[in-house]
Amino acid sequence: PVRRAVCPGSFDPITNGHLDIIGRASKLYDQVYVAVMINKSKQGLFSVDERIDLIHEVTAAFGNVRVEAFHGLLVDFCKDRDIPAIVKGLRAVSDFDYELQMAQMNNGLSGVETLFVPTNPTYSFLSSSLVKEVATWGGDVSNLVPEPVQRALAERLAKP
Ligand code: COD
Repeated sequence: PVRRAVCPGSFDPITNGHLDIIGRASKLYDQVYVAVMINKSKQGLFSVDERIDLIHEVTAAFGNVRVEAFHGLLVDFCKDRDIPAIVKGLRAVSDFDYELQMAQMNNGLSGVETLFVPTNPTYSFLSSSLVKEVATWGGDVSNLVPEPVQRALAERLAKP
């Protein structure tokens, strides 16, 4: 049987922290889905299509990663594709309360399991929103995001 898992998120944009978790999941599962969850109430810096293109580009080398957008509940994404496991990175105890709540809700809704992978300590402070803030003010993000993302940020945030 094919073992499938999903790494869900907003990925606005994908960071080295996300990429680390996706890469580790790709070693543990036959097929890893990256689900870009659409949140209509949150206007992103990048469109969903732009985020997907960037994720494609930086995960291609793993060989078993599929990228899809989804509007709705994560458990429905899983049900439609016969995915029994969600893989999440845990950065710090501050992530834990909310992640535990979501894991329990998702399990209660459909029986899907959540597996937590401890973040590589190099990336434990890293989030898409901090990356955007640092890049906005011209800070160096070259160690925080893959190269194509660095270029996309520079283009998007370039002052006219
Ligand atoms: N190191 C390791 N992992 C990281 C890092 C890092 N530095 N940064 C992020 N991650 C991992 C975490 O596991 C995180 O959860 C995931 O990547 C995604 O991160 P973000 O910031 O892109 O995404 P979020 O936090 O906005 O994602 C929240 C979801 C979209 C997953 C969640 O809101 C969801 O499932 N929504 C769908 C609707 C739904 O089903 N709601 C009910 C939930 S119970």
